[in-house]
Amino acid sequence: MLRPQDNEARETKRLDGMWSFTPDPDGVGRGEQWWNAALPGARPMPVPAAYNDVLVKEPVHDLVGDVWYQREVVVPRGWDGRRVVLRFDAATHRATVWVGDEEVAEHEGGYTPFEADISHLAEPGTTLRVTVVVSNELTWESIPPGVINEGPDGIRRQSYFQDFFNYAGLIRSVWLSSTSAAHVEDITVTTDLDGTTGLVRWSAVIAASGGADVRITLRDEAGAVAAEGAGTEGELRVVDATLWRPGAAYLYELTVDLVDGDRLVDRYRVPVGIRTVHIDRARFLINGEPFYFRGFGKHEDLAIRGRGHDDVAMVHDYELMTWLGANSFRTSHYPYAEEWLDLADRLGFVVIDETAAVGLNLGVAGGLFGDRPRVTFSDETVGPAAQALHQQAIEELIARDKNHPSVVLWSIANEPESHTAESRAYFEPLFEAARKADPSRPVGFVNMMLAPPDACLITELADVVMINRYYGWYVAGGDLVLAEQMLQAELERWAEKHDKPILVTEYGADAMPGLHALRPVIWTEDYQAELLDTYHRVFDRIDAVVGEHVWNFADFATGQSFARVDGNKKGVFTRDRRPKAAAHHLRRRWRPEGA
Ligand code: GCB
Repeated sequence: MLRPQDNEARETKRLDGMWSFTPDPDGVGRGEQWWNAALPGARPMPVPAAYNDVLVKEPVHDLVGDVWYQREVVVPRGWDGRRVVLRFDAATHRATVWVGDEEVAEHEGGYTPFEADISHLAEPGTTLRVTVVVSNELTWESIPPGVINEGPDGIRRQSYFQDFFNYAGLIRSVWLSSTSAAHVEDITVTTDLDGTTGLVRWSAVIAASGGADVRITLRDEAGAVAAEGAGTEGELRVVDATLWRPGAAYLYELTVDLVDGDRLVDRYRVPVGIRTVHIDRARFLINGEPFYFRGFGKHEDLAIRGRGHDDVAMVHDYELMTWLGANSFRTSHYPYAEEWLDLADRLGFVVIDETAAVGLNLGVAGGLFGDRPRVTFSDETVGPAAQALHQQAIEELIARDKNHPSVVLWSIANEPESHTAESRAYFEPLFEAARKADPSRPVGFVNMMLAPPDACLITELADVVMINRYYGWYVAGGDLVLAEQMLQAELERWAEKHDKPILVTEYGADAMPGLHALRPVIWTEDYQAELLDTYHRVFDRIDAVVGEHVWNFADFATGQSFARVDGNKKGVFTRDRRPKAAAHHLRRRWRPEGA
């Protein structure tokens, strides 16, 4: 599935802006077929946005269940005889879509796109009513998982095992787009190097081609033709290619044309960064050179919009990361809006791309959140249905992001249980599925502290070791001397046990902005900065450590808990992006020349 694109052969119409919105806490809308008419009691709701923090009077913040969106769409008059597609960049976590009274799409998984061919309904010049019901429920059969309990008051309450608020709704753009009936349906581009010659392999899927031919043109940044080809698959050779490098991005542009004689039937353009990614024992190589990850685990999280995508905030986050000297980030804990990857490609940021499989670990829930420990992987908890959906989430992530040069590593889960035979059985087929979907990139998962090197049964399936560690916080809180020893001992053990690159994908401490102390006191800005310094000393002593991603870039919203003060405060920036002391510390380490 390709994203909508405006070019000489395609047109798009973005359906962002004001939609009608009706919460449906009692779940009556489906029975009453609300798609058949204007939504009852509707009020305005902007798209894209998570709806949770937008309204004030309505109890939507903690609603569990359905909300309804609706708007009218005029089909452009020029779209006669065209294939018309309705696409949602994301509906969190599942949605059903109607055009008029016809159901056209259904999708499960809150962070990957889906679309419907609505050509048969899209008479040019007419007005269509588009209705979407979005459910935010998390259960044992969803990714991420959750549990819904009905209290004695009859109110259903959602609990989950992830440390970020369950924002929901139409959090990304919605599109109407047109192509010809014969069209480019998919393109896969991979790149390699033969000396200084760049190899660009393409494979295109053409729908209803009607005998049209495929022509391929690769242009450099100046617009000059660098190579040409033909057919649905092949390899282009780019002599003396300019490589895509971290911090020095260079993007060629691959144009796939579907032509009938001289007539252009369809066209699709893909930015191409020529680069390689390899793992050589404990080194992570980009273009054959060792790469060291400096950056963050982030969240898509903003005041009022929640997880709703916002270009302004995104560009500002990239500015702040650049100011700090960061070169990479992880899309913790779900696939981000594709705009994030477009910009990473252009700016030369390196991305670890993660699925929404977070919270598959009831040991954490038991240990950290006061709940009773249970078995994570079983028919009653995370079972075959979740596993099938998890596989779908991996495949949809890779299908969406496979052509982004910035993406160098797939993270198929964050902190799942990984020390039991059941967890091993659950993950083996998922690693296989990821490798089958993309043989060109390494695959990993993020290990948590309950499964240290001698207990974890899954790391051996992965190409890299990714670990989140909180010595000096959840363990040895307030004692950075002990934290330093424990971290050093554990990292040494990982390095002995696996000859693989080690990425510390999370480390950090909560800090209340403005709180200071001379002694090492947790929750102060000083302690947060000192903890980072402590970790950095250890990282610099262990060769196998190839990356440091601080948790977190900015403070973010979570569910309510005695362990959280108006959300998670491990940001080196506040939620409104003001630097804490730690930001300046990081800048001195990551960008000594600019500090
Ligand atoms: C973790 C999780 C992350 C949490 C973080 C914390 O290990 O991966 O989602 O927010 O710890 O602050 O506890």
